Amino acid sequence: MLVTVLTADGERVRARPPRDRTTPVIGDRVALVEDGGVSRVAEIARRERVFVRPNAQGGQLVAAHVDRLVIVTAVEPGPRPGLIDRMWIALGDQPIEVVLVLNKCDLPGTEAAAAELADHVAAGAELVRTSTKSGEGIAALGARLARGLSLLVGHSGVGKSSLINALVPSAALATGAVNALTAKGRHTTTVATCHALAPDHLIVDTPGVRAFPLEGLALAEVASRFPGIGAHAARCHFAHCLHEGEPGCAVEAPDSLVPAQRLSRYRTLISSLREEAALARGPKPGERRGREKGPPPRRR
Ligand SMILES: Nc1nc2c(ncn2[C@@H]2O[C@H](COP(=O)(O)OP(=O)(O)OP(=O)(O)O)[C@@H](O)[C@H]2O)c(=O)[nH]1
Ligand SMILES: [Mg+2]
Ligand SMILES: [Zn+2]
Repeated sequence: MLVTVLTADGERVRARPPRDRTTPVIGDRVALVEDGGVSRVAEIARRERVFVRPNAQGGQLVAAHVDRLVIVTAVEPGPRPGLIDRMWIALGDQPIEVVLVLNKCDLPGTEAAAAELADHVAAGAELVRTSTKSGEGIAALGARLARGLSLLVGHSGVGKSSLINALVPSAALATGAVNALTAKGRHTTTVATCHALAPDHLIVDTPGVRAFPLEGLALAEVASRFPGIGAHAARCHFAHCLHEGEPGCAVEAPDSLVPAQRLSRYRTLISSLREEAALARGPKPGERRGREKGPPPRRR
């Protein structure tokens, strides 16, 4: 399988993957060599600022050298703040900025949807309101993404591919109607694609996510990375405080600056992660699963 390499002068070169069979990913910085008349990737620079989409196999590397995670939400299907938290946490402490987009602002319900995002704005994300139908905010978004590599992520059907088509007309990406019954997208995009406006102006489309597990991440890490909580946790008495009633917890203190709604989202996430981890571990020895579901055993 050949890969497309964008050279510093903006030329596109088709090249063979490296001999060691490492698969280059979007955003990789590579060195090319000529090998029997064809180009080949000789070397991939150390990957920094990566975005990994978690899965049961330990995660899929989506892109490297990511400057900006653009979390796209929409008025319909509406924002899910819990998903935003998970994606934000997945960035860890890498220097990747988070930009929130609220798309489909031509639809009724825009203010209610924007209110769902208010806490993430308070926690430091910039919000850009857009509509690919009316053109609102498209120029502002284009200006915001004018440098570096921007990775668009979000639920299926929020309009990631439509936004890229509006920003990069040559992209001509397929888009798909949202299911009228379930109000969910149809997972139209199936592979990540990179759209280059210049060598340092890359916009990446990705397939819509259904869920975003955070397997393998310690709860203490989740606590320290949670949007708008990590910074306040520095004042907790214990270094690995989970803000669950520990003595000297600054996040739960009466004078805490963490809004109640944010703390409640944090608690929901921690308990979901505990449940997900228990499910992944399977039943404990001696614990009979399957009995929980279905009718109780009949007495003879
Ligand atoms: N009303 C309205 N509809 C939009 C807007 N942007 C996109 N859509 C529609 O939303 C649907 C989904 O758009 P896509 O661009 O395919 O969404 P996506 O996020 O790429 O979806 P996946 O590839 O499945 O992850 C399409 O029917 C678009 O025409 C918008 O600003 N307003
Ligand atoms: Mg798409
Ligand atoms: Zn605490």
